[in-house]
Amino acid sequence: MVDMTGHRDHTMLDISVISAVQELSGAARTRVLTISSVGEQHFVRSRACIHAGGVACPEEPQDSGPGEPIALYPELGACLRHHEPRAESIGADGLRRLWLPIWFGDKADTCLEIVHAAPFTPEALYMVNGIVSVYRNFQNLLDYSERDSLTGLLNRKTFDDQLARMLHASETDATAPGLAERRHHHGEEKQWLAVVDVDHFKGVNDRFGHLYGDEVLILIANLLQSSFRAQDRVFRFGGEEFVVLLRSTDLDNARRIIERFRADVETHDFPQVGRVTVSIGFTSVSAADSPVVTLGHADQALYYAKAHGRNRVCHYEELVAGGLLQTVAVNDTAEFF
Ligand code: GH3
Ligand code: MG
Ligand code: MG
Repeated sequence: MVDMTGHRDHTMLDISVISAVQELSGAARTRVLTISSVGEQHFVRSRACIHAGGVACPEEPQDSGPGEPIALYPELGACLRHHEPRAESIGADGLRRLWLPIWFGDKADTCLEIVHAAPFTPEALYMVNGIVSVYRNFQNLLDYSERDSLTGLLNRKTFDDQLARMLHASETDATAPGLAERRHHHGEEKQWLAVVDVDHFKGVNDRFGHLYGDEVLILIANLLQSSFRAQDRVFRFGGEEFVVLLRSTDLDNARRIIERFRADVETHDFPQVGRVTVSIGFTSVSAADSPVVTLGHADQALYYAKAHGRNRVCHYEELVAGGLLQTVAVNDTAEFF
């Protein structure tokens, strides 16, 4: 228990929970699954795993898809549909699978999976249920400290850490099979950072009041979450400014995804307020640059977009190559003046 609750990090929490469950239940394998939905479809992806006698490890996605369709696990699918506390099945290998969704209200985006040879004793089930309750409460606390209360997006505090993780994961991607083939067909895959700022947002507050302003921010946050992929990360950096980290894609694709989001905002009918637009600056992310430098580049492209008509997407490297922006010598502590 002390180990589980001593962490300020979701991955470490996952690892200590499955280690505890594995140890206490003597399972063949324990995993933490992420349950995601794309439209009406649910998908399952393993994010941490431990085998009997092994060490718990985080699992990085091998592809950019949402994971396995839940139809492969009909008992789990039924359990989620009916909001049940657990589901069990016996696989073709004769092993039992116990699924324990972590419910927050009527939503579960995490599930424990315990693979076991023998049926669970009531004592083992009681203990595992206790761990699940502590896990749920602790996950809730971690979420609360990492998320913006208005929009539910990640807050700025988590940015450096998420950026470092994405760069680390991209190194894993670079050795994944099939990459050379993908490179042959497309441009080089990189990580991207985009800064999104609502245009003339002060005017929205002035004309309609703060409550409508807040509503616009919530709707834009929702559009951001539906426009970007599960492996991308969306932050509210404060006020009416958002930041997106896009994982492993080439320039054309990054531009297309960002441009599609801009167009989605432009065509969205905001209740009462009507039309709202956003300006966006984006840049490639390199492990050689500090987060501050990368953010500075995206900001420069954003200011360019603001100064050239707003409601547009500008790419830092392209502006620099075209002589439209100067590179500014920066260091980590001082930005531009
Ligand atoms: P620009 O196109 O140049 O970005 O113009 P702007 O009006 O969007 O930019 P400016 O920075 O002048 O104004 C941002 C406004 O955002 C000012 C502030 O009142 C408003 N704002 C910041 N945070 C919140 C919030 O949480 N809720 C609401 N309703 N308004 C906010
Ligand atoms: Mg603005
Ligand atoms: Mg702003």
